[in-house]
Amino acid sequence: MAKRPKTIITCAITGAIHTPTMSDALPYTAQDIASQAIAAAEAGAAILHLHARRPTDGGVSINPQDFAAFLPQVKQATGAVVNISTGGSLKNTIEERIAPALAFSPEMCSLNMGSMNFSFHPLAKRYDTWKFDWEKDYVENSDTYIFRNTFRDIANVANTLAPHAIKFEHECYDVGHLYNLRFCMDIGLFKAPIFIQFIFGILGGIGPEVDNLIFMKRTADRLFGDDYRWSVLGAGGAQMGLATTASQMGGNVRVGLEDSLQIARGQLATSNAQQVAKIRRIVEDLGCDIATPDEARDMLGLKGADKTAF
Ligand code: KMH
Ligand code: ZN
Repeated sequence: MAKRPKTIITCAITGAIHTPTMSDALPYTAQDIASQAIAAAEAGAAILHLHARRPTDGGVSINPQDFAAFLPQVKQATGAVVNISTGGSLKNTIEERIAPALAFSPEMCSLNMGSMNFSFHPLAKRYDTWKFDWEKDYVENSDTYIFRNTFRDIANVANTLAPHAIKFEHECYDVGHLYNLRFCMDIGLFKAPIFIQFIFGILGGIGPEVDNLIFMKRTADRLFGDDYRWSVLGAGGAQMGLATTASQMGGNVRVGLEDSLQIARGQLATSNAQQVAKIRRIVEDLGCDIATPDEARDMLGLKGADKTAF
């Protein structure tokens, strides 16, 4: 039997979907983001996908200063690849969203491959009381939000960040996003090997069924051949199941509290590291090895941690 490729575990530490009300484990101070990121790397995450939050009230922040409060500590304590989000919050422009990546020139950053509905308003019904003033409105009104990632926006990100040689985590929430990505490659915006994050289960994107994973993978094979590496993110309760399936198909996996607050059905995770440890155990029990950060750098063709600006 052919040797199986190693599995890269990405951990997404905190994000824009969930709020501090929803789980005490979700980090929002710089210190908590740093210590959870470090623990996730120690548990086996080769890549850390990082957002920042306002330390005062946990709101999503695209202020580079809020990233500066944890990036050096994470770099010093781990060899993990740092991947900075360009997703921002519901209200940011694309220029605001890329400011942190521009300021810190990480090895990787996210790049969302199409405009779409991106809603988590059904979550609002589950909570009566909220820790911070902004949370209820933010979650409830996410049904009015268009997550804007036009072709012009994508080209702006690619061209603005091109001098930094940052590898993109191309976030594809539906099959059309794969075709958007192919078009962008054809006009020379991205070089192989590209790294695609197949995303399932966001309200506005493709659903979290295994059939859809196979369809996305088959479509990507046709569009990109050997020019791509791939990973799977299942939102909410789909996280561990789809990650397990992806790893068995030869793909890489993304876990983390950004995408799911759970460790098992109906049970909140206590930390990002707990989710990393769980998927690591599953991947290893099923006969695969996980990739170290340097192996991930090799597999994805990254520039190296010494070429970042933090
Ligand atoms: N939490 C993911 C579903 C980004 O950071 O650019 C969306 C995300 C977007 O990761
Ligand atoms: Zn993110």
